[in-house]
Amino acid sequence: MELPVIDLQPYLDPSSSSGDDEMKRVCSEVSRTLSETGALLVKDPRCSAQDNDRFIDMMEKYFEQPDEVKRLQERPNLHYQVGVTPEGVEVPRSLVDEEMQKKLKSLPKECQPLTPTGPDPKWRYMWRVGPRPSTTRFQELNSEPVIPEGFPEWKETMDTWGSKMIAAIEAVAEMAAIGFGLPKDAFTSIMKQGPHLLAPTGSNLQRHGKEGTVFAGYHYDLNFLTIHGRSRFPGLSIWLRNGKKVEVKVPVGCLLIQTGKQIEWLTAGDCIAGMHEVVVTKRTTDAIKAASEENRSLWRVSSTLFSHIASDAVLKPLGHFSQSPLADKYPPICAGEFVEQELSVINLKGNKGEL
Ligand SMILES: O=C(O)CCC(=O)C(=O)O
Ligand SMILES: [Fe+2]
Repeated sequence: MELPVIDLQPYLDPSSSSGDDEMKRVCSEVSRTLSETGALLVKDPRCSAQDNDRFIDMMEKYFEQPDEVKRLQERPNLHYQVGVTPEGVEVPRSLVDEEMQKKLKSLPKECQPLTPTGPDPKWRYMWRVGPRPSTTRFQELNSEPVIPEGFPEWKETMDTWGSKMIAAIEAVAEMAAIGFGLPKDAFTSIMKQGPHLLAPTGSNLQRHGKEGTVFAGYHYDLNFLTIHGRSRFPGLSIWLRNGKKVEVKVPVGCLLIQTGKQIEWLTAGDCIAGMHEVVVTKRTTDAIKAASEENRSLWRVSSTLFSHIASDAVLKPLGHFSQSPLADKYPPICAGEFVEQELSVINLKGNKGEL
């Protein structure tokens, strides 16, 4: 199935659009697609393929460093919410969540995810983007950034790409709110000063390039909406709401948006957090072959950004979603508290794998 690509240009510049009705139609398409598929491809004129390339070039250089050099940026005491997360730390939810295991076994064989056997063999870097709250009950989620040595361009590259992707998410969040019949700023007003994270994964395809290797086991993202620029190596598959598995192809210059658990909360399950996994597939091994021949890096870098609801804001079904028959499943909870609970399940905050 091809996911539609939504061009954000007419929304960003209404003078170039063909009127209010057309705008409303596109906003409905955004909310409907998020709710039916959990994913959306967008094109934002502010986020160019060159910006994405510059970011990936720098991250390849970072991940290519020896492990002990990268480990200098490791901050387990801050729940890995800044700096590097080495391979073998993050646990895919499907490994520890029995309910999820039951659910995935009920999927038709061809749609079942690969079974992860342990923590993910991917590295990750977490970089906070955007203003931080001056006071918060959740200090660790809003910590000072960590900058690796030897990368004078680090801050500028991360902040530029990060804020461009946040701008794209904000446009989509406004369009989705309009499409859902909520005030335009229903989501963006509670995203302000959220602990948004530019969180690229780095996977060593030289060491782990065998077809079937699971880099990121079947999971959902715990944040609001996730946005990915294009990776140089395919491998990400998503599950549509109807249980169908789709290998994602992000066209050049486009961005992929996925629903996280926080939008599920705010819409009382009208959107559900999109399930996904990253696995070395035939398309990945083809890309590995091509990269080796051209002497390019064999680190697979994802261009992932997790947008969040502000830690001190309350997650609860918004507007008419509070009347939904499913609203009871989504009781009010402080976003920061919710994030801390979820982080402990995936082993980023102490007590490994407890639900
Ligand atoms: O590596 C990727 O492409 C995405 C990884 C992922 O799902 C995540 O970081 O949550
Ligand atoms: Fe994910």
